[in-house]
Amino acid sequence: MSKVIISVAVTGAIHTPSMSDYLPITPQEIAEQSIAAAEAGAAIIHLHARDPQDGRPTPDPKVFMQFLPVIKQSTDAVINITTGGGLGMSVDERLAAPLQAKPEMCSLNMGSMNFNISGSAARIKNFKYEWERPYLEGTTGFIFRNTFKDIEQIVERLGKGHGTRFEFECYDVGHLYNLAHMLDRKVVEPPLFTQTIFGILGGVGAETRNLMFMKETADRLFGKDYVWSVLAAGRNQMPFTTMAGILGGNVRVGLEDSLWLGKGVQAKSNAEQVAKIRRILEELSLEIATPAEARQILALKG
Ligand code: KMH
Ligand code: ZN
Repeated sequence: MSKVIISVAVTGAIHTPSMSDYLPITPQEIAEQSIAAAEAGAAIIHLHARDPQDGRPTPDPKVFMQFLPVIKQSTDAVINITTGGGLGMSVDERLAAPLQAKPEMCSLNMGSMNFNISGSAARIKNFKYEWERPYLEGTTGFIFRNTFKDIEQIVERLGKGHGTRFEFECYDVGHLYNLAHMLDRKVVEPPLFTQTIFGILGGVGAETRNLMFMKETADRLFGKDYVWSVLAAGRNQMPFTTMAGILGGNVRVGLEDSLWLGKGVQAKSNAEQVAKIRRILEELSLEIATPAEARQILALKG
């Protein structure tokens, strides 16, 4: 069995400061938590940036550049920058930091959708900043825009321009067909690092039968041309990533996807979640991929 690649998504753009005191906000916090997560076993670090003053997600390349070099200096982990950005950002804004940093990997979201978190964090009543309000109400008018043209443009500008490869974010079964369409048209090239995502409000629910159906569909559509990974939001993070490991897949954890370590226990850091899934996988006799092994499996530029 191939070694398991652990990705860590360090802060994201959906959780907000009032939901957890441990969510990294400043460039220093993002760098420190990223480095610790890599030391705990993460081969890939998926990154967003936040305004250091109030934690609001920002696409500003200047903020990214305050933590990217620090992480690069201290770890060998693969840097993966979001192209999803955050609520309400335009595609051009979402591309600004990746175009400047030219990372080995970026996320690429495979369809337009409604997007929100559905777990307990979304029900917090007391929040520090007014900007957090729409994140805490499940009925925003926000559309996470990822048209076919947007997807092609992102591949064209980053993939073809800079040799960046992608973490293809698939929140529902239709997104796998969108990816197959891009493969048919040779917009994207194998191996496809396919992140199947469960439990985001707007995407497929976190049910075991959905995990199996997404995997079976990806197996049918991509055969040996893909590398399967799983993330699940909130309390489903550890059970779903464990199932992925057992089924031969790769895993993503991190505070972007869940603020929890276990029932009623908030994760105090990204590294805690990485250490936990690593412990579970190693107990199951699975081996963890190093960054160098992840680069080889995913055909990254290095
Ligand atoms: N927030 C995750 C469910 C992105 O940054 O492009 C998916 C994600 C999207 O990481
Ligand atoms: Zn992200």
